[in-house]
Amino acid sequence: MGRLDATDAAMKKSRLHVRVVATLGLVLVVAFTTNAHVGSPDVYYEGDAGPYRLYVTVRVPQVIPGIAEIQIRSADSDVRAIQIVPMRLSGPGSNLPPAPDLALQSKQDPQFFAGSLWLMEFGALKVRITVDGIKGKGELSVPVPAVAQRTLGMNRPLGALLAFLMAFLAVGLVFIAGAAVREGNLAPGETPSSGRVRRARIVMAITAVVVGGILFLGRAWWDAEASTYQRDVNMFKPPLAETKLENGSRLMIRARGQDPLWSRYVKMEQVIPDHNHLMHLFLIGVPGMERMWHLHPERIEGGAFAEDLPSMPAGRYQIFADIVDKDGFPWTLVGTADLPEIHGMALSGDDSEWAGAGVAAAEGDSDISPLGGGRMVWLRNRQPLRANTAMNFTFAVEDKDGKPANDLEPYMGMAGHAEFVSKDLSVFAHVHPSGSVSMAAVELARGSTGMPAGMPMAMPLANVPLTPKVSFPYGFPQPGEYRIFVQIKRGGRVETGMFDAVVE
Ligand SMILES: [Cu+2]
Repeated sequence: MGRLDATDAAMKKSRLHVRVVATLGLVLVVAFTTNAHVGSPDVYYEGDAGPYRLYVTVRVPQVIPGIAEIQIRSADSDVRAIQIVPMRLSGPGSNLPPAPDLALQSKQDPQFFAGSLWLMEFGALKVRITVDGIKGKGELSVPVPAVAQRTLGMNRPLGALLAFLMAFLAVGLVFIAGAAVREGNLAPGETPSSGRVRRARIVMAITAVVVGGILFLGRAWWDAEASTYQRDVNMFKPPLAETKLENGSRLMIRARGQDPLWSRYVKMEQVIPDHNHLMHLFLIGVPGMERMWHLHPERIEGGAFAEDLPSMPAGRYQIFADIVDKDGFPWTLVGTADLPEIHGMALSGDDSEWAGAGVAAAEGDSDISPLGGGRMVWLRNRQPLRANTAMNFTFAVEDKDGKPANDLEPYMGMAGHAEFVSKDLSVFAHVHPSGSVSMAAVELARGSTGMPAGMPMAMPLANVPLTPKVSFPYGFPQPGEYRIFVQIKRGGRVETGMFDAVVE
């Protein structure tokens, strides 16, 4: 999986494209994906295109419009060709794809394909992947949420050069028009008559007015475009989770958007369920990270959410609350709450908790985590962990005798849920065996299949025992120290493994 890395050539190419666009003087907007995450922009996905199992990485462009790099690894060598095309996730446009591009097959590694796609718009997008191979055709859609974070201004020397060239062209046009009238039909050596000179002056004056008018209108258009960008997409920030404690243990959560995209499109009354719940609320004790809760608040009137908290010690808690808007765009509300000691209810349903060593006790990486009965082992080679590298994070669950556990069952419809949290809290990613995308977005990307909302495609059959291993495709977005929480269900109980990771 390490080879899923971007090839140097592809990266250079995309940078070159970006530079070309910048030179054209477009207002560029830096893209940012939330992806049910904070600070983790790229998409990692594992899924089936018909009979072909694919591992897909989408590196979202730095700017929009901009180029996304798509890397696809096929699990087998039976794939001949792969086509890729970006589309809207849902609504108009989701069924009208532009012409697809061919992903290039690597010569050294025929199971690896790579391609670049222009992403022209913001919001909930998907990349449709069409596979042709020995077993016929197959198709897979990978959700790609993209919003803007900020604009990239033009640099000053380039701006000055362009302004100079524009002035040169404008003045040149006036003189050319004048010269054409004055000297257009003259024989060599003949001097223009005073009538021609006068007419030439009039034409120059008219040309100057016309050129000035064009420049003025162009500027007005430019300013309007720029301010639309500024207003609409310039200011992406994750929505805030505002909290209030009622009756000593009931936590009320209200979302407050911080950017226009949210205000215009998102209504908390219309969020859609993502693996069985409208909201996945994570409370992490800070700064030590020695406690973590994964809860599922109910929606109440006016789009607020409420959770009857379990018993918790007094302290400060970091909030990450995942929701998916009706278009399939995943958002993570962020905030902190200072709570008194809570005398709450016992956990029930899908709610779960973890308590253990704080980050101060962490000594580099860890790969073994005790569970209630047995332990969880992170199956990793001892190579250093690298940022921006697609990996399969695989965890084995052992029973109390050290044998592979045979009592795993689906937890909220899936073999496992993993949360990757950087210790500085700038990164939060809620990941599943199918990858870093929201399951609700996967359903929308697939189109309606008659399955009830909130039911993930990769739902294991109830009577088929789960294997004692669970794996998650993901890549750390930046170097730093992380905590990974891996949640599985055994014999009716949710258990959480915790691993520390140092990423270079
Ligand atoms: Cu989950």
